[in-house]
Amino acid sequence: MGWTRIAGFEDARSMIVVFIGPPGAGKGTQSRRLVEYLRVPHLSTGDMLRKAKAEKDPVGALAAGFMDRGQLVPDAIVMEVVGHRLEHPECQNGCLFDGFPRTLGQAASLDEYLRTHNRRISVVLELAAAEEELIARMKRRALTENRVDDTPETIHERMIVYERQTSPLLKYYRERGLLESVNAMRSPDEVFQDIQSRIEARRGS
Ligand code: B4P
Repeated sequence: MGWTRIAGFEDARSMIVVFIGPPGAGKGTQSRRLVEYLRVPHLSTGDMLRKAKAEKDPVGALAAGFMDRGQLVPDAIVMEVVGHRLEHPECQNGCLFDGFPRTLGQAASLDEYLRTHNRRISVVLELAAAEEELIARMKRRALTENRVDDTPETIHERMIVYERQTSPLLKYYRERGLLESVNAMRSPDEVFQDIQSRIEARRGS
């Protein structure tokens, strides 16, 4: 498979964007807006894994226990799910990764995949928020969305998992000049405006 690309030309549709943030930071909320704006496919590993689980397919059955306990699904399973989706023609001109990569292993696998397809990440957006705010948001979400991983114990576990396994990615991408840290403790509209201006600045540079 090859990405269709004209050398030196990177328009909105060819952007590859990564969203990183602790649980409840608003990755899903902001991703849904940004894919409309950029007109690229939305690759949420959380959504893909929840779908696989609901459809009771073998990958979903393997992932379910980890998700319900608030732990990360093993890299091999996640890469299998993401790999399938990346091979799809709709992803050939860019995409938005929501909640992926979440470990240094996943980041290395993604880099390798993009390198062999002559592509690179355009920008990594960190959504940063204080823990009390995140817990309050997920408790509110528990009332409306009925997610099994939004119980107080699981929320606590997911926060620990983020600190240990995902936050090292911030340094990894900062060192590569790709990281933009966005204050997510504002209204969804304000957060999105900030994201848009950072995307435009990157595109213009
Ligand atoms: P995800 O689906 O990625 O879930 P999340 O981190 O909890 O949520 P997100 O940050 O998207 O929050 P949202 O916008 O909904 O992951 C779920 C699980 O799947 C993981 O725990 C793991 O087990 C597994 N998984 C997924 N990807 C994986 C990977 N790569 N590797 C291994 N395992 C993986 O926002 C939360 C709430 O806040 C919403 O109710 C929203 O309305 C509200 N909100 C959002 N922005 C707001 C704002 N600005 N102000 C006020 N409220 C706001």
